[in-house]
Amino acid sequence: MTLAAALRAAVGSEHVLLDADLRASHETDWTGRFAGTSQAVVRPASTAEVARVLAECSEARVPVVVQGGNTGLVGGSVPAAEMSGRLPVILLTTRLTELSPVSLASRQVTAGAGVRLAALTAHARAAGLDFGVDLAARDSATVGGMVATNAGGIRVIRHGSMREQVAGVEAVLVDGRVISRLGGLAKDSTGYDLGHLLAGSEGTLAVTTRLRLRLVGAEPERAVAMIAVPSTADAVGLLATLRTRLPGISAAELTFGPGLALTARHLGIGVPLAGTGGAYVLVEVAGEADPLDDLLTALEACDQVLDATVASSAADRARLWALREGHTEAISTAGLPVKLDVSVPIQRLAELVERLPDAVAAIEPAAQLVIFGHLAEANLHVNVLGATHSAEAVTSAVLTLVASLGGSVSSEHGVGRAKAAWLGLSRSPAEIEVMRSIKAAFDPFGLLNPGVLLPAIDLRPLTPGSVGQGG
Ligand code: 2HG
Ligand code: ZN
Repeated sequence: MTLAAALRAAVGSEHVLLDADLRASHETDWTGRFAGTSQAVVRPASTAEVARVLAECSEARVPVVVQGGNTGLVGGSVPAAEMSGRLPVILLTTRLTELSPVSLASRQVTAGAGVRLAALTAHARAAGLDFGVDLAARDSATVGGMVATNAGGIRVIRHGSMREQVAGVEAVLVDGRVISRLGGLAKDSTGYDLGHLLAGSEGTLAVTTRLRLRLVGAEPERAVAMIAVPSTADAVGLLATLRTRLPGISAAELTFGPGLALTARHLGIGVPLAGTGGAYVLVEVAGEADPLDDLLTALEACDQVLDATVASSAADRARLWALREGHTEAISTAGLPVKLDVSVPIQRLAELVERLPDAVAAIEPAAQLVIFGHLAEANLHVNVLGATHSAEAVTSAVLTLVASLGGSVSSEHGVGRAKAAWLGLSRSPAEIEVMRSIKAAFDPFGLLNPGVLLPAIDLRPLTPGSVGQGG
């Protein structure tokens, strides 16, 4: 039996997409910068079907690229342009959409890997709780993809990143064996935490099929303000004061004049506080009761405030958030960016912001630099427009600067294909060696997302002639 026939037997013919037209949207990433070819897109609907797909691909020694909502920004969910002659199968998790009832006693829920973030959040809220992670791609991003990249987003200041929400996982190993810890144990000290290891593994170790996720208490009342401050250093100082005065602070986002102007133009709305600041901080406070007065009192105590606009209605809040969350779309509309997601120790953030323009201009003097990010984690999104021809040199310049400041080359988007070659700037040779050993233990033939996260080297030679012999 050919691999295609075996895959059809596993998931049903209508869920094995062989036509180039049907495969196309799964072969290019959201940014349009990363694309490759696959031999098929397969859409399993259950853990058992995922297990059969992986067993067949394993047997045929065919690589598997795992894809959720395909909202990733580092090329990790699409095939590489060059797969060393081994056309992969793309395994889509979007039909794994089961959601268990919320357990109020444990404050947990079990979600299929293909559940969209917005659906999970709505489900938690309907039960009187909430989900602790939120991000702009909420309508498309799947929880499986978010765990795979250890996604962060806008609420990390309050509830941590995706890894912190994981109370257990079910995953299928490359040969089709299933590992499952979905029992919801609130405490478990029995050795290596494989669920947490899978968080941030970017589909290179196993295919996550279900997740046991922690939920948080609902805080439906919100107050939002955008504050102009003289500089990035003042933004950091402002946050320090706000955090001591506002235990309910639920977001602190950093933007700058050029990004705000670009986004406002894209949205067709006015720029708030136009031109008054060297940096702008969007602060949100959440609570069971309206936290607006607390926010106003706290702002009075901050001597960094040049000017501020405080939302007085839900529409105002949405407008301020749109100015922050609309950055990605506005940038993509302006051109194809080189996108780098980095973090530094917060005391080095101002220095990073100050030195970035020169670092980029040294490579591409006419490039347009748009930066913004998540202030509390000193996580900066560096977008460079007009640099696609020198993408590699710009990437090197920015990531080398970040590393020299003690930072990370990937803060919340993952390493993907975009930054695999630069992993050594953030991880020591010994760490990378151990990561390769872990990869080999899970995936001895290097079939799962090859070229993602770890720089590509074949872990073991493939058996010649095995492609297409599965089943
Ligand atoms: C955000 O914070 C996302 O909005 C996207 O992480 C960042 O587009 C980007 O560079
Ligand atoms: Zn972000």
